[in-house]
Amino acid sequence: MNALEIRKDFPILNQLINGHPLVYLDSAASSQKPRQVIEALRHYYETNHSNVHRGVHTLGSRATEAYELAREKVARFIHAPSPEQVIFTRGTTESLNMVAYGYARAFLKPGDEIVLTPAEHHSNLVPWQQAAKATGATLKYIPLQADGTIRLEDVRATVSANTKIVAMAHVSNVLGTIHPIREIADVAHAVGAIMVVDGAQSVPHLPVDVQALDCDFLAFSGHKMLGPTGIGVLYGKRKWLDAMEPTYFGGEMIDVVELYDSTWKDTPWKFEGGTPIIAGAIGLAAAVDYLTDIGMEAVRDHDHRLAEYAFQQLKEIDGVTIYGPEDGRQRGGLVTFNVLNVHAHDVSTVLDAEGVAIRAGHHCAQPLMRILNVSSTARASFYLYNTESDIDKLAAAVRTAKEFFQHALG
Ligand code: C6P
Repeated sequence: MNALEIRKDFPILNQLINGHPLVYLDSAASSQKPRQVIEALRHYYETNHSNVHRGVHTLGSRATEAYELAREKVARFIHAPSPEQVIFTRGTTESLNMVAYGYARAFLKPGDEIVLTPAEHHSNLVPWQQAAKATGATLKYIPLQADGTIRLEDVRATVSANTKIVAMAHVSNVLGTIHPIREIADVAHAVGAIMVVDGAQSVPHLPVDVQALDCDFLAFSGHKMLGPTGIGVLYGKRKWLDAMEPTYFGGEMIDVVELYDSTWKDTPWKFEGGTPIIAGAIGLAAAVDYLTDIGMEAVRDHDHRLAEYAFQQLKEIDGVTIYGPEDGRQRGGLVTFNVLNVHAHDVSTVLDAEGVAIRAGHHCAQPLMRILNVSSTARASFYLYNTESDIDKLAAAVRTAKEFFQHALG
């Protein structure tokens, strides 16, 4: 994988920010888009746009074909047994809410348990809190180790005969921790619970095979994997999708509508009420093609290498604390850190003045911030267009920030 060649496909990277070449290290928040994705959207709107599954005219057929082909490509990408198990949504947040509504609220009862980790993104936490309140189920948390990893023995000790759902990020958006989903799914299944995986940070960066993971649901977002914003995916095992009620009711998802009752289309179309996100799905398919051409093993190895390099570079700076696992094999393509006595927003502001874009804040994981005993952290996240030179610039800018504030504080 040649990151320097790949960069040429990303026009946005070729610009100066505050007089410096842009160093984009915020792909965990949202990735940039290659020409191929931008071109797929342009081509679709210029030649094939129409509504899908409705008109019998040529454009309607072309749009429908392209939309359903996108479903097939996404299914192949995550090794889903069939395209019908891929539902297009607006993103990870909507996908997880659909499971919390369609599965948890429908099937849980008082005394049932939902097992999570305290490191979850709010999108994989608040929907479960709401489902628990609505059904009388309770939430239980698997304890985190100091480095953000979890131990399988703690998973076994937390999951009980009352557990109905285990929900967890495959890769933490704050600590980068890669969780052993297959082993955890086995623990869940042994008590008859389902395994819900938040794949927002894994599907863009690792080879993900839903059959090998044996997860019951997988949620992810197109915009973090080179695709457009506004498109995401919910994968589910067929038996659950067929058993679930739709979340949205209206046009497109119905079979027969009478005055007092209606029936639904089959999975997945019953979950896609209203005009679907046609262009988004087509853009996501182009992103999947792009990633498939490069190969997800190569993407994973590249991101891993950069994260290791960043870890080493930042560790050498006095006063920098890095959070998350030391062992590079347990860490995805990001590094989260703080600089002693400097607020993460101030670090980020100085970095931006040097052209380096990182994210600072609570990263939508407030309970985890409390465990780390901080209000916010700085996070640099990497993708296939980043190079070692980007990380050298990150480390130099962090040194500048540190010196600037040391000087300012006297
Ligand atoms: N994390 C980050 O900077 P949406 O917003 O629906 O596309 O994705 C939500 C989401 C869910 N789970 C995880 C693990 C995530 O990382 C995210 C998005 C971004 O970390 C924006 S807060």
